[in-house]
Amino acid sequence: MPKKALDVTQPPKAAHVRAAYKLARERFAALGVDADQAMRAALAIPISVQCWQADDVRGLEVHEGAVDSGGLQATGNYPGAARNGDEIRADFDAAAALIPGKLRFNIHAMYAETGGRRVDRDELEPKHFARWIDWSKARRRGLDFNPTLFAHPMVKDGLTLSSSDDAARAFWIRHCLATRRIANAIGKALGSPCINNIWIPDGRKDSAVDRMGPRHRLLHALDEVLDRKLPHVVDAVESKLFGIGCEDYTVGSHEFYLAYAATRGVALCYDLGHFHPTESVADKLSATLLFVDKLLIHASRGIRWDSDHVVRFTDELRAVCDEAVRSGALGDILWALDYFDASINRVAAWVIGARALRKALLYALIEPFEAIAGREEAGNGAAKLALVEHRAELPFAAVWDYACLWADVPVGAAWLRDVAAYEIHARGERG
Ligand code: RNT
Ligand code: ZN
Repeated sequence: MPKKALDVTQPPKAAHVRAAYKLARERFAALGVDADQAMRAALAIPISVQCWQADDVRGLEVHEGAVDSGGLQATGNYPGAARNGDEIRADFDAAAALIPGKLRFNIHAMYAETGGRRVDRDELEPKHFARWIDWSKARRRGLDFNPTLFAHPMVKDGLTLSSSDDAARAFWIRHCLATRRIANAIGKALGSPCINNIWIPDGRKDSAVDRMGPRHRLLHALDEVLDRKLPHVVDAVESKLFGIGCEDYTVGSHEFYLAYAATRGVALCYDLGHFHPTESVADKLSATLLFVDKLLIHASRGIRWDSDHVVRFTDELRAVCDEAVRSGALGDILWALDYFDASINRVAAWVIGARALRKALLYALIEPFEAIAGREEAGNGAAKLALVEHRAELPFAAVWDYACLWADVPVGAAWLRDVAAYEIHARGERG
């Protein structure tokens, strides 16, 4: 007899979720942690969600010819990728209903809506993003921005702001200046500062011999771009270890941007997929926050050569969130997601990653930190270790479930049903 298939998306009863939480809250209280407070704090942290998961980083531009992807390679051909701004927005509306807590949205300059007209990147204006602004305003969500320095014919020999081609470098400087003006208009319109993050793909595939020249040019180009502070913009710069096609040398390396951010007073972006696989980004938070004002975290998950897998509740992610909370640095850290997987349902990819980050933030906020740190301070290493281990046995799941209930989003895996229903609807429209 075939077994009846188990419906794993069946949500738990709300009364059970509440009862489990009541017991869990007592366990945490016994360790000096206020679960209610942790839950509220975790849900209040804005997470900026990347628009580019919706369409595999294709963008909405009108191109004249084929352009190189510029080191960002989305792989997979799962059906249903969004084909225009309206579809991206509809997809995110569907995803946002399944993610607990405060959200922002994060767009790139290549998502300009120009009414079918070709507007080059150095001529972009705030009006080309009016529809994004209106949508964000209606949903009371902040909107973040990025200049797009890839997938364009002015990327010369893999270089943009660091190019020795004066015309190309000037073009990208104009683009970056235009995008800062746009970010400022966004921040002003929405009454919430717009994070404008600069990432460039510049680098060389093999055995670069001139490593100083491009960095020198990048330094001066950035200084020109960031010369004037804008009141509604948080400027950030993002490093990378290597990219596809620039395995040997990345102009904007970690050391370059760490020093740049520290000396220029801009935010430093740590993309979790942009470091050596065994290098701990978590450990960098306290070290660098003593010298830079703000950090932007691009939550991502590297696997082998790829830095952009869907975020999960991994040791690495938890370690970063733990460090943010333990360092008392939540006020200095901005949280964003950065990945793109074209091989699975893209709405689900958003939901999985955003829920994972929110979960990791809650997990960090509900740590019995005082109790554990007290043992460390007293030199009792064994007790500290025992408590660190004990943390993993605490009924965290009951708190997370309750947080979802409280935030009015599906508990457990029940959100998969909503995504499946939306997929049928979207597929009807998109074919
Ligand atoms: C690329 C960087 C960058 C991009 C987005 C699209 O390696 O991580 O943040 O992913 O700007
Ligand atoms: Zn990134």
